[in-house]
Amino acid sequence: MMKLYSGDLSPYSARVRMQIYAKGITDIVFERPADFGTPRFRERLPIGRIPVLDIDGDLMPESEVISEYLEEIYPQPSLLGATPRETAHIRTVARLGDIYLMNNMFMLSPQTRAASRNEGIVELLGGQVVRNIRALDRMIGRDGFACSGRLTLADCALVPGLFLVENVLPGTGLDNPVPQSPNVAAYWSAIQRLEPAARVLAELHRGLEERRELIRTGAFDRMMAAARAAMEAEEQKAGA
Ligand SMILES: N[C@@H](CCC(=O)N[C@@H](CS)C(=O)NCC(=O)O)C(=O)O
Repeated sequence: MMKLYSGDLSPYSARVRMQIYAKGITDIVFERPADFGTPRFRERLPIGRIPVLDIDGDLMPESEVISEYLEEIYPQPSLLGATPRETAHIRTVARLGDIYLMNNMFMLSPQTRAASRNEGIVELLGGQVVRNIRALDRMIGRDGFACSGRLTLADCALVPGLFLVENVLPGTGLDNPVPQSPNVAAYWSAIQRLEPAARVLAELHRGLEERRELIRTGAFDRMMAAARAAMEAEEQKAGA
């Protein structure tokens, strides 16, 4: 049986989970790897990130690669287009969710808890998020779906991206730009009513609450410091 190494708050994992829910796939189990964040995890997976699809020990990283692989091995129902051009558009909008929203938000998120916020980082990455929400406003479907009038891989990438914009961006001192973009705002309120989206959003919210509690008690900083120390020790050993 295949396993998806995943975590509630991981937006990239959420993107793949939403695809799995939308396709009705029931033979992939979700697991948070016990060694995530440790040198052992990086030994097995040099990129060191989740999600990872474990196919009987054959490890496949990168959410977009996993999503495309799942489309190939579970072609129905298709979350791609009916024509090559439609598929290309779906992939373009999915990239907005991944590279232009999630990636900037992921790099920005430590600024929400920094003892002293780096305004240069917030301006650079937050500025990109605001600019790309405006771009998305011109490209997004007007019928409650990102593309093609039905659920596609573009929705799977946008839902976790917009979750971060709404729930994490304000913690950096910037306003959520979605209400200023009427087409994105209408899409965002419609898509959340769809079961696969509602399900990953509930998981993302649960993950965010857990993370906030760990931050509040100081446990998160202790975990991060321990992970950093273990990684540095490993690097020194490798360099010795
Ligand atoms: N490009 C990767 C990004 C994955 C990613 O950044 N995952 C985060 C969790 S959402 C992670 O594992 N971070 C651990 C780290 O940065 O060390 C993908 O699409 O899968």
